[in-house]
Amino acid sequence: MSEDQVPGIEPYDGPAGGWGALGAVARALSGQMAIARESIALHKVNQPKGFDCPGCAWPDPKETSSFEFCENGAKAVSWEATAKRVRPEFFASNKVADLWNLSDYALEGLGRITHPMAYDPASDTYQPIEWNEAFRRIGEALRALPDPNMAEFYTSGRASNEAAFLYQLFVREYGTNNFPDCSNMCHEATSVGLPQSLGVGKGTVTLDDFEHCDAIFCIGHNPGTNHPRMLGTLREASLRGVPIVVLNPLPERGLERFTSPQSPVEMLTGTSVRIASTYYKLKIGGDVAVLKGMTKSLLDADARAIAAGMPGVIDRDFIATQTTGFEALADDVAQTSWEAIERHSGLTRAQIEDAADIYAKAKNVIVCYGMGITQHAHGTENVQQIANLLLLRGNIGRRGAGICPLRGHSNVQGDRTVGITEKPNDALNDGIRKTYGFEPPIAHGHDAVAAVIAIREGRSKALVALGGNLAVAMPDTDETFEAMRKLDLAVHIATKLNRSHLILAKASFILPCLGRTELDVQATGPQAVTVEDSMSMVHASAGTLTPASEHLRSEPWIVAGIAKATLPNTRVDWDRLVGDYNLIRDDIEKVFPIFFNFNKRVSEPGGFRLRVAASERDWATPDKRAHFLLAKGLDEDAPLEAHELMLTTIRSHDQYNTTIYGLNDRYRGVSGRRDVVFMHPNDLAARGLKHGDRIDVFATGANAADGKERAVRGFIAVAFEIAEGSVAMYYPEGNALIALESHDRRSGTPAYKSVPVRITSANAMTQTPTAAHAV
Ligand SMILES: Nc1nc2c(c(=O)[nH]1)N[C@H]1C(S)=C(S)[C@@H](COP(=O)(O)OP(=O)(O)OC[C@H]3O[C@@H](n4cnc5c(=O)[nH]c(N)nc54)[C@H](O)[C@@H]3O)O[C@H]1N2
Ligand SMILES: Nc1nc2c(c(=O)[nH]1)N[C@H]1C(S)=C(S)[C@@H](COP(=O)(O)OP(=O)(O)OC[C@H]3O[C@@H](n4cnc5c(=O)[nH]c(N)nc54)[C@H](O)[C@@H]3O)O[C@H]1N2
Ligand SMILES: [Mo]
Repeated sequence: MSEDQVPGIEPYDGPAGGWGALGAVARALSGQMAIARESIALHKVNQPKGFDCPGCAWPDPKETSSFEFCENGAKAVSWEATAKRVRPEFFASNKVADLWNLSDYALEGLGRITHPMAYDPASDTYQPIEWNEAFRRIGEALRALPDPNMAEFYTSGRASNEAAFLYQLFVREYGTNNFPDCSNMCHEATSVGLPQSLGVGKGTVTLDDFEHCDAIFCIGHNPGTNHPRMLGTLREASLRGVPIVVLNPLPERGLERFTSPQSPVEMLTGTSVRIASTYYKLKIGGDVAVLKGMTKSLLDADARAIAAGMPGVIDRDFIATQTTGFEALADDVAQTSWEAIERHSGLTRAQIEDAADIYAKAKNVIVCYGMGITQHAHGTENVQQIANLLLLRGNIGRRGAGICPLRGHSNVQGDRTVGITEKPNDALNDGIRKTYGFEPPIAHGHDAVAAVIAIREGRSKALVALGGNLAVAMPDTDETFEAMRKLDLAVHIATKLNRSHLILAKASFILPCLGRTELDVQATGPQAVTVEDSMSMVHASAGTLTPASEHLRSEPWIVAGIAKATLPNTRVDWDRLVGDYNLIRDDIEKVFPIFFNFNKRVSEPGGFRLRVAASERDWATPDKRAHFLLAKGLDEDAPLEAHELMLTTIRSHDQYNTTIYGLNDRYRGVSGRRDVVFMHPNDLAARGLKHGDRIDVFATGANAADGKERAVRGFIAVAFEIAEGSVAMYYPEGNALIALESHDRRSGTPAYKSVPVRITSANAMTQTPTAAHAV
């Protein structure tokens, strides 16, 4: 079968961006928006007096005067500002059992939820409920639990600092640290790994550093889709002649070449700018091998230089005065063979030495990374090996250099800063005690994996979710859904209907909230919220659109309503705080002194940067030094069997996490479908398969250790220039293959990106896809 005979699969030859992106925006808008709302909305994105884009967490340039075009930002805005509504009449005429049969795409596509809703078991429908009555019932159910640690309070990273701060305050006064959050599935490996290495769990660079760097490494992230505004930054660097080295098992178009829609010349002449100067398609999970190989190569080169009487390659002075652990690292790489490095990385020694050479020749280096690094069974170690590489040449805490984790949700980093953490430290607990006079719970609570396991085992009976789609985002789809059906109480604060809302507890509520694009008016007038981006910049965001329904309330207002109904003797004056968000910010400043002068500083154009100690070479570790930290030996894990492949789960160009905007993945040449598995032609041939064949995918190894069969059936094999031995499919379709127990022991991050599988021709009985809720 030739390639173009597989419906919906046709290689895409264009660059990222360009006219294709403009066309996609036009389609996204025409599909969703009423014209009046549209014309107001897009011009207000990331403007000094507008709202923060609910898309990604990439920062805005200082002078946000011109609208920075971003295809996926436009999709995020139009998806929220849609003219479509899902009203009580619709819920009344559709049983939950019937809604369950709609795809995730169709469910969210119904539009914005307009009324607070409560599930009615007699009719199997959601029915409208008054806000106060909903709060009364939720408060009663939470108070009825014998132990506050039997409730889980999830946060998805869209919540503003103000909403998240009130939420953690309520939950701590209620008495638990059970704070599963989307960060647990995302950059937890960063939050756990970097404090040990550098004393701070955040990136150390700012946008300015990209203007002064001499090399950029992009490891395991896909900015063309997930952080599109970053392409503008990479383009500028490329035009300056900065080498950009990519480590990624897939050829991602956004990392190859980009036509800036902001550049009339590129648009009109059909030219594009190359992004990667070298693109290494390593094996899935091969990052530690590459990083160890680069370290080995640097240390060898250093020894040779010193022997020849030349200056060394590594920064000895920095290492001696500011770090510990170098000797152990040097021993570790000396004992790691090039044979093992090549076998695990899928790259040759010469390629890795070239990468090390680019690193060594650049005075200032930035390493960027995303989920390709964190979502592995050894995600924390992966992150720490990146820190090691940078420390070797003092590439932290100096202009033009540093580490740049690409955060996920637009405020996931801010939520953590204002207290969404299952492991509060003394400073947080003291701040709460001092400010509010109650004793916060000290014992650590549940992260996302621990929360779902506790629910599965019946130890937790209530779930409150501030946004998100927890059941679909988590691994082990069937088990996770089954677990959630055992709950006594499920409360979802949400903008749009999703599958998690349809997994019913004894009492289930959907509480519709304002989105970030919408006007939020409280007792003292219109309010602004604040968010923190990937580079620790905090700025204000004020919605401008008329709310999608008069019954919507803001997240802070809803959290306060639940708090008042749950805590009759509360020490917090909830009404006062919700009436004026400036007062919430005053309280944030009291609990977290890093926010000093919060209201004043956030009113400056562009906001302010929270201090990141490591950016100033102030190492906030116990011994006040940066640490070289070791990863396990490359051969410590059992190797894959010959018949196994390593699967990674990724985002398509038309999705925002579990939100499916459309069924296309333009840059990867897929249209109208999501039931695909990208495979190397040799891996197809080795299994007697052809491009376009129907296949079944079975989990093996850690995801089959409990004896359960986890499988995704009837998908299409797509021949793709992915690294040999590596295969990829979309998330959430792939989540059915992953056991909850398969996660990084140190950070709890699920191993979404290293799933050993066996792939066979589809059983004739299963020609139609299963486990594909998304489409
Ligand atoms: N439009 C849009 N924007 C988003 C999101 C979205 O879904 N849609 N999601 C937001 C969120 S919450 C997040 S966390 C970020 C996610 O942003 P990314 O981290 O870019 O997301 P992924 O699609 O998971 O892709 C990770 C990349 O890692 C590569 N990869 C997979 N396995 C490996 C590996 O073992 N090693 C290496 N080196 N690379 C690997 C994949 O090929 C892919 O290019 O984006 C945020 N922004
Ligand atoms: N296999 C696999 N699984 C993964 C990943 C992967 O790469 N592979 N990535 C993981 C990652 S990085 C993440 S972050 C998680 C994402 O997990 P979540 O954050 O839980 O999921 P989302 O899909 O972002 O949530 C979408 C829902 O959020 C609600 N929503 C949207 N805007 C708002 C708002 O302004 N306020 C409120 N209250 N609700 C709103 C809508 O109802 C929408 O249906 O998934 C994880 N799961
Ligand atoms: Mo994320």
